[in-house]
Amino acid sequence: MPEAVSTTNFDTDSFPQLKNDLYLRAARGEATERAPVWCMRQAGRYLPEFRAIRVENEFFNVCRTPVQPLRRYAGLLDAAIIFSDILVIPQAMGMEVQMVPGKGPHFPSPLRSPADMADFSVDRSLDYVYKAITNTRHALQGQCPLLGFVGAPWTLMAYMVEGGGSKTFALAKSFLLQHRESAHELLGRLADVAARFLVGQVRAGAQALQVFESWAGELGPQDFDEFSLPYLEADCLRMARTYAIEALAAETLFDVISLDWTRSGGGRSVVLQGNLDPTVLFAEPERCAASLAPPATIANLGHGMMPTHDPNHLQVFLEAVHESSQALRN
Ligand code: 1CP
Repeated sequence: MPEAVSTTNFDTDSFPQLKNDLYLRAARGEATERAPVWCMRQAGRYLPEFRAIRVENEFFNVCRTPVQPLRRYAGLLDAAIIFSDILVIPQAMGMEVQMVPGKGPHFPSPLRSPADMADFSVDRSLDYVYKAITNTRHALQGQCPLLGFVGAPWTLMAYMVEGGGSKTFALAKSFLLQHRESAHELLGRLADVAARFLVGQVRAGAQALQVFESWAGELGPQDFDEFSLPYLEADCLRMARTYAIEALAAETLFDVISLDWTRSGGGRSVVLQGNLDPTVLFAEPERCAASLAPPATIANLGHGMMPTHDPNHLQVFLEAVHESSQALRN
């Protein structure tokens, strides 16, 4: 079986020196002079420059030739995330994935029964993601760290079974209940590919990693403990063992937890990221700035930027985080 992790040699020896390590310090739990800020889907559809590229290019081709939102918000973003999608893994395992404009991901042949798992393997290389990471890390010139990411096994499985987004996750949850053993086999295989993919991203130059378990909240506590948590831990542990990333090997497996706005992160010993309702960006700029306090340690939205967001409001949000952290210091 071809490896998901490449041994190809990219130019990973001579990366520019990092000039802004605020995000990395905050993620490690160190005190920082202000809250670092970045935004999920900061490269997405709310940006006219992104939409212009999308008109001419298929989504996964854009992933093969990444663009940068950092130019527009120069000096305001403390982290860059690689332009890709969590669904590159099912794609690499041989499933067809289309990004339908205005609709989102679509799998023409979803995985509806254990029999559909038969022809699964990693048959397509993820080298293009590694190349994109190496090139982007060079192009960033050390402005801020570059984050790699991966979809967590349960979230990936949910898309593969549902065939796209869902409101109820009835098909994916039925699969868990009706084909419990096969579900565990599938989740295990996804965890395996995801862990190797994370290792490859670090080798290629990713300076921190985010694991997106976007649909964790769809599982009750028992199902979460059975179908999500063990595979999150598996990814993390295998990653730490294979690559000896000190931070990930520490007793709390993840250094940072990213939450949406419906949960409270209070009382946790881990660093909190996000937690801000993205609809605040629809408010008038002054209101939007006022709804910021108190920001999580790492300021971010609790969900991705929306296509209808005004790029200027994001500018105000980013400036407000810089200013409010400044005010806290004075
Ligand atoms: O700036 C960035 O963040 C760009 C990179 C990025 C990331 C980190 C994209 C580009 N997607 C993601 C992660 C991602 N993709 C997640 C995890 C984060 C989250 O919970 O939001 C998820 C669940 C997806 C799946 C996905 N891909 C959706 C959601 C569908 C649903 O269930 O509602 C959508 C709409 C996409 C397509 C997509 N991915 C990224 C962009 C910019 C887009 C827009 C589509 C387009 O241009 O056609």
